[in-house]
Amino acid sequence: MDAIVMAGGFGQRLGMGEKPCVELLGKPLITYVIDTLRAAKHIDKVFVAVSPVTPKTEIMLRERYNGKVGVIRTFGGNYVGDMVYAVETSGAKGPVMITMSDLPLLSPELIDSVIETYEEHEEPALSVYVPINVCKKAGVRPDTVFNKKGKLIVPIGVNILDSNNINEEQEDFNLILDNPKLAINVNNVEDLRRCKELLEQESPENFL
Ligand SMILES: Nc1nc2c(ncn2[C@@H]2O[C@H](COP(=O)(O)OP(=O)(O)O)[C@@H](O)[C@H]2O)c(=O)[nH]1
Ligand SMILES: [Mg+2]
Repeated sequence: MDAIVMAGGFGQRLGMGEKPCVELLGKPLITYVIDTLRAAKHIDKVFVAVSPVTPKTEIMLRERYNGKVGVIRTFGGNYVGDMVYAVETSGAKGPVMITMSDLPLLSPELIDSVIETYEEHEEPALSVYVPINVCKKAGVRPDTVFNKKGKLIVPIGVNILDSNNINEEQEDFNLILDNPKLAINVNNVEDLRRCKELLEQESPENFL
């Protein structure tokens, strides 16, 4: 399936200019999730949904990926509206993965296993969550919390939707994963520092 990375937000909480371009260990933040998606077996094309508030991101992507990543200009200011517009403009057929620019800790294996889980279920959509205690352990304050049959869960920003019915509400399978790396998206300076630390721990040889 194709994937769309949402990258047209203000990044106000981080306050370092265009969030997708903020440097993390020498690479623009958004390139982590793009490179992860491109390395996943089950992902075909990758698109990025930029907006009028992320013009530098568009330029950086065109230079860095040379047309290998599709850039879609959304209107900005309306996450859901922009997401629907991006899905329609991408030309994606059937299921499409929607994710965020601020998830540098995702891995290709995780993306592939999410898609395999989606394929094992009947629901037209899938959303990935972590239990709230995983956020607490990781020291992260969640934006949004859902109560699923008494269990508090936090959406991580990885979803699959059926592009054929993108304007309609879709029943989604809730995939709850107990993985602290999924709890962190880069919203503020503290999140950025945490990601840097975790990435350095993962492969210290890269940062000597
Ligand atoms: N195209 C588009 N992307 C958005 C919009 N709002 C948020 N995003 C992107 O969605 C991701 C998650 O949003 P959030 O963390 O709230 O971003 P922030 O507002 O930039 O801090 C980020 O990669 C944003 O760039 C929007 O209205 N349009
Ligand atoms: Mg975020």
